[in-house]
Formats: sequence, C-alpha cells, structure tokens
Amino acid sequence: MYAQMVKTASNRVKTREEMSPEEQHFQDKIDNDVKIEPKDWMPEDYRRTLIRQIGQHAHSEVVGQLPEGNWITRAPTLERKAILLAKVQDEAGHGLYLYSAAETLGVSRDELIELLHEGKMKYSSIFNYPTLNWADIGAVGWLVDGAAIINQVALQRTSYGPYSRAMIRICKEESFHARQGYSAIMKMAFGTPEQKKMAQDAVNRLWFPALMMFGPSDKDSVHSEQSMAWKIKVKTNDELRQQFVDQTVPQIDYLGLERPDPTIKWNEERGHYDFAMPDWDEFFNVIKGNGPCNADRMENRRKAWEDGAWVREGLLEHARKKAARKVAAE
Ligand code: BYC
Repeated sequence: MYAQMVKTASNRVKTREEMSPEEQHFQDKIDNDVKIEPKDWMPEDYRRTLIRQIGQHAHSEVVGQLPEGNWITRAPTLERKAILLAKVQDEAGHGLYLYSAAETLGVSRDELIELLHEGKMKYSSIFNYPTLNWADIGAVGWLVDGAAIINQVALQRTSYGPYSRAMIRICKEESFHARQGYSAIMKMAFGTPEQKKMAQDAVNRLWFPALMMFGPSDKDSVHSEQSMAWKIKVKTNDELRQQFVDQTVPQIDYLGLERPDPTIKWNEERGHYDFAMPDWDEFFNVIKGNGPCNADRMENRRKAWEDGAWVREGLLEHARKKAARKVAAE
C-alpha cells in the first residue's frame, strides 16, 4: 500500500472545470494562501506528493549526518569538533520534525524508514558523494547547507501548515550551519598554500553535486507543475538553482578561489550569472542508487536501525509500564 502511496502523483494539472466542488474549494484556499492543515480535506495526490517530498526530505536530514559524522573524531580543534557535533545533532532533530510533519498525513515514521531501507524512497543525491578530507566538511556546510537553505527558505511558504512550520524552525538552524561551513573553508582558503589547495579541490568536487540538489531542469522535472499549482513548491528547481549560483559565486571570489566552472560569467542582460548545468546522466544514475556512496550509506543506516532496536524496545516498554501504572492508580 505505501509503496503505492509514494509513487508519482498524477502529472497533469486539472483545469478548474475538471475539478470537483471539493477540489475547487481546496484550490481556492491554496490560491488565497490559506494553509492546509492535517484535518482539512485534501486531494489524495496532494497528500501523496507531500508524503513523498517530506519523507524524502526527512531521510536526507538523517542520511546527511553520515558524511559529516564521519569527521567528528578527526576535527582539527576542540572548537571545530564541538561545532560539528552540534550541527550533526541538529540534522537528526530536523529529521524528527519532518517525520512528525509526515505523520500528520497518515503515514508512520516506521513505515517511512522501512521504505527508505528497502530502497523504495529516495534521499538527497548529494549524500552519495564522499567527504574525503577536512576541507570537504567546510565545503559541505557552506555549499550543501547553503543550497538547502535556499530551497528551505522558499518552502517556509509551502501550502501545508506542518511542513511550513517545520521549515521555519529548520531554517533558523541551517543558517548557523552554513556560516560554520563558510568559516571553516575561509580558514583553509586564507591559510597555507596546501590548505588553499585543499579548499579549491573540495569546491571543485562538490560544486556540481551541490547544483544537483535542486533537482532536474524544469523541463525534465516530473512533479514541478502540479506541486507549483498546489504551492507545495513555491519556486521551480531552476529558479532556486540560479539563486544559489548568484549567491555563491561572489563568495567563491571573496575566498580567492577559482570558480569551479570556467563558464560562470555575469550576464548583464539577465542580471544573473550564466553557468553550466551538472551532468544529468550522472545525477539520474546517483538517484537510481549507483553513486559512489549509495551502498555504503544504506548499509550504515540499516545497521544503525538494527543496532538501535534495543533502545526503541526499551523506551516502548517503559512507556507501556508507565501507562499501565497510571491506569492502575486511577
Ligand atoms: N536527490 O520532479 P522533480 C540537508 C527526484 S538535507 C534525489 O523535480 P520534486 C542537509 C525526485 O524525487 C535537505 N532525488 O521532483 C542534511 C523525483 O523522483 P521521484 C534536503 C531527487 O520533488 C544533513 C525525480 O527526481 N532537501 O540540507 O518536485 C547535512 C524528479 O524530480 C533530487 C530537501 O529534501 C535530488 N537532489 O523536486 C547537511 C528539500 N532532485 O520522487 C545538509 C525538499 C529530484 O518521483 N525537496 N529528485 O521518484 C524538494 O524541494 C524537492 O523534492 C526537490 C525535487 C526540489 C528536491
């Protein structure tokens, strides 16, 4: 049943004439920026699309702990270690807010996690790339969290109330994450020639994967048209990608690093930077499960889930006993 639930929602956007009275009323609320709340009537495809997107988003936060968590024990100073530890813990918290938001749509956290572990739900492509050295951790905070914020600031205005509220809270924490990343990469870029070389190498490797985070080009995006009509998404993949490039290129220049894509050029007419798109064959291959770290990430997640079974069982048993004592006392 849930494998079906996460399947692509129907693509074609209905005209007003094709909508039922309930659907028209729903669309009017969306058009007037009235938030949709869990108990409100909603089209089944709206609910499915949200479960897919919020579930995928939650999984990304949780899987996203792995590339950085890998560096906690090897952070170069005590201060950097404490910062990274706090950031990685924040990501776990973001996953929990998002699983809770998804639960309001009638799917349980356990079901979503099972779908992830069975390979039936996705998580962000970016976390299938390795973090090879400390400069990568700075670049992840700066570029990956930077890209995530651009997407998530827009999602604060998404039409589903619980998702929108989760985004508001998450964005506050994400801005700290991006700053810590920029601060770490700055230290490297303004450091020794060797450190600067490492910073450059990290930016070169992570630039295109960061651009992929926004999803395929608008012309190839399966869900954008309907998701925009329902204001699940408020900006298209390409609009957000352009915003990221415009924000990030001056930061690369400030660091004195070379631009990772030689075609980046300010376009006076458009008022934006021109840039090269990532290799979309690589992107589709990564989201199919064939990226450099997919197998490793999933193995780690499954192991963490199995190793944590005794904690979940212990907590449940404690809650059961507490409830039984309460009933007995009444
Ligand atoms: N990776 O029709 P489209 C973080 C899939 S974590 C994988 O444009 P949509 C952080 C897409 O699912 C932040 N798959 O889709 C955490 C669809 O396939 P299905 C994560 C991708 O949904 C820890 C197909 O491609 N942020 O910040 O309209 C440490 C066609 O795409 C990706 C979010 O999750 C991708 N990059 O738009 C550090 C944001 N892109 O499902 C940092 C919430 C596309 O039909 N999500 N696909 O099989 C969104 O905003 C939207 O889902 C997307 C894609 C813009 C990503």
